[in-house]
Amino acid sequence: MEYLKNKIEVPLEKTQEMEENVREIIANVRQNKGAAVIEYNSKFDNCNRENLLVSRDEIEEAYKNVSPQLIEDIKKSAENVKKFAIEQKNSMKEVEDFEVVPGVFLGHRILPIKNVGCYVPGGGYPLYSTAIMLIVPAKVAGVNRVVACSPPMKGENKIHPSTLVAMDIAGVDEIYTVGGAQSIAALTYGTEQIKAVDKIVGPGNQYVTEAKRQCFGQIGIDFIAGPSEVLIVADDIGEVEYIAADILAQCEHDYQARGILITTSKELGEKVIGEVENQLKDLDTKDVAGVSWKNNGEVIVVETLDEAFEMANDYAPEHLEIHVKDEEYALEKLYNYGSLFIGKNAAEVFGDYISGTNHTLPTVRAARYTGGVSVATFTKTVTHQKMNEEGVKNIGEIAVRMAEGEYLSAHARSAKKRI
Ligand code: HSO
Ligand code: ZN
Repeated sequence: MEYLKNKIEVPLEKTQEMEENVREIIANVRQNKGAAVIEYNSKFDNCNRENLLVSRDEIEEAYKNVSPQLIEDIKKSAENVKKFAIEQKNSMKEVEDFEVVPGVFLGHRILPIKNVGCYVPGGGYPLYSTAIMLIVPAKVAGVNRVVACSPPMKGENKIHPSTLVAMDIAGVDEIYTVGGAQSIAALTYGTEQIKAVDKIVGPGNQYVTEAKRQCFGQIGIDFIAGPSEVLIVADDIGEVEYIAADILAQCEHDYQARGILITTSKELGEKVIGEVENQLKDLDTKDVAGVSWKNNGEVIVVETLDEAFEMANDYAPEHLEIHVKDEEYALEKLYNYGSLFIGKNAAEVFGDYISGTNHTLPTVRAARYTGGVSVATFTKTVTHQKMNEEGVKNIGEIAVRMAEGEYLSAHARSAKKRI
């Protein structure tokens, strides 16, 4: 194995202080409710709204500030995400009257969560596509009340118009102009204006993420989102220009974003490094993409594709692209990734916006234990059982003996009464 380009170890910022700040924000919102939220909104985002709920008039106004073409595109994106979410929902099977032993009948139902909060980031770029990715599957799952929160634009009292339009097209029920840890605290504990939810989903900055971590338990969350990553595995058929472009598409997200290439071809690796520098030259976002490429980018040459796949599984990247001859073999070997992009045409950006899979995905190795947001994120599988006298005959004595073994006499009695 040879590193053609190494990641530079940038020391992690001290997080203890951030953790404490977030704890204080949550405690303050929990105690002082709306007043605290409004105060933080003003302090952090320069926003002086008293009423955080976005009115229908404001949404209509937003439509006037978004081009008809973009409105059409957002609708197409929402349509594809919806179609796939419906297909996924239809693949989720309920179980009814499964007779585990004679007379004992088991089942499970898949029920939507009642109230969900969707956090749509807005600090750096107006990521309206994320509104589609969170709200559409929640609605397909059957969530009653889908609430969206997003920070106001700097120096203004409102959310970016494209984000409002995307939220509306996606089918949101309520929108609040609030971001940061204070929005997570408000969604968790409720305020006079914002009724608490049962689960919060969506990516955000480190304050939002830390707030979700601290509120978990009181509410459910999707996962802890870290910096975005793409890992590309290529053999010698890899297209240099495509690979370089896809790395930069990832790097421009933020300074911590990460693009990695693992290849069996040293020649390809060298060319990609050159091409990234080349494409950086006229990139509008080079100030961000250049830094994250420099600090976090990696190009690794390996002997065999098996080695590449093993490394990919170990990285468990958010996005995994494979540019290799034998795609079927790759599929057999790969098991840790948030979303997989197969072949040179399947660029990650298509998944980011329009193909229909979800772009809210596990990062920093969380793909070892979870997939991304999907219709399943907004449901829960709950079980039930029913039994007749024959059933009691078949399992009753066993329950009594097991209860006695645990010295739980009331359990044993409860079972005995049925026998
Ligand atoms: N690649 C991001 C999602 C995104 N890209 C939003 C553009 N807009 C994280 O999966
Ligand atoms: Zn992206």
